[in-house]
Amino acid sequence: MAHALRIAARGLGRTWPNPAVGCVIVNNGIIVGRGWTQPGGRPHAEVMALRQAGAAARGATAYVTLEPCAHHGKTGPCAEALAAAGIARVVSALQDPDPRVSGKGHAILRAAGIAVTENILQPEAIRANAGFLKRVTQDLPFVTLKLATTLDGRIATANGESRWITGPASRRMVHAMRLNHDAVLVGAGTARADDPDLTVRDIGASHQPVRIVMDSRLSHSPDSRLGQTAKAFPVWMLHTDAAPAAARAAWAGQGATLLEIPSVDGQIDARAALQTLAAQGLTRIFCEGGGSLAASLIRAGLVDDLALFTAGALIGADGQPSLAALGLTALKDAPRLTLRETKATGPDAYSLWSF
Ligand code: AOF
Ligand code: ZN
Repeated sequence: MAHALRIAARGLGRTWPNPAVGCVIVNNGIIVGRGWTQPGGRPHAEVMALRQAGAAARGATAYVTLEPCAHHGKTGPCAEALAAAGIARVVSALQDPDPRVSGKGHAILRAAGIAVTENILQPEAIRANAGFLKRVTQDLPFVTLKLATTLDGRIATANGESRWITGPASRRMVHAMRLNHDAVLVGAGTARADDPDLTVRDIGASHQPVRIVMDSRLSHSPDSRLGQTAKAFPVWMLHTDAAPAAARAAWAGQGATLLEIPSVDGQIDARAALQTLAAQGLTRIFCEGGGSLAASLIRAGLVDDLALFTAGALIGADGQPSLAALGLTALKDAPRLTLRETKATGPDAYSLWSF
């Protein structure tokens, strides 16, 4: 199952709206088939593993990181395919909350005389499927917030100089993290200040995440890098009814997808925005700031993980903080995060925290 979880991760960022599932088929102690969910969400992991196993699937054990599906999509249910191939035992990590499956997959297997063991490495599977689970059960995507700061939490000097706070090793890791998320999200301020293109470069990427800007008035220039590359790789612009018709037309002309979101106090309603993204099928969002968008997502309780890159530098109180105001008055109200992982990335420190 640990191996199935590992190969499942290969699909992360490119199987949405589906989960990234892994399947390992073992016959007499030998791995005869391995599969993971393919780009776009089909074929499913079990189908890929069964294809590889062929006749060796008969009498074998299949390890799957999510309950095999029970519904008819473009092909028949994976639970039926496993039974038809003569699989003797299925070990599954997690029941699928998708109402089309939810317990029915395991039931099909048992009815076919297959021995089923459930909930093996379940906590790891919950983590691996976190984006899909959150979309299906809460109609929201899993959100990772990335911050790259100095030791004292600054992201720029007083005059806004901010390039290269962290080093190349951290930047490469950020690019790898973009790839295992479905989409990269920034606010309009960051888009204007940095003119980023938000693509994944220099690490042999075979796909690109959706690039999303939260820009209530569509103030970011359609001639920006994002605008100029929108026909090559997807760009989604989230805006409110305050966006002028000319800006809408210009962005649409560049090939961007426009999504109008309800506003609160003239700003995009962050929760409504993320609900819209989940409704479009996105399961994992990588938010790269800026500080106002990050703070608004935290205030609304919408961030799941914080990926922090810390450079061994100091800027001080005249520098720009990584987060806008959280509106806290008492320390007891400060969000408390749990440390999951720490490591060195070149001269910088990387740490991953969960809300
Ligand atoms: C599996 N193995 O690799 C995946 C599964 O839209 P469809 O027809 O492809 O079905 C998507 C649903 O199938 C998805 O919501 C989830 O319940 C299940 N995904 N199931 O057995 C897989 N990706
Ligand atoms: Zn399936």
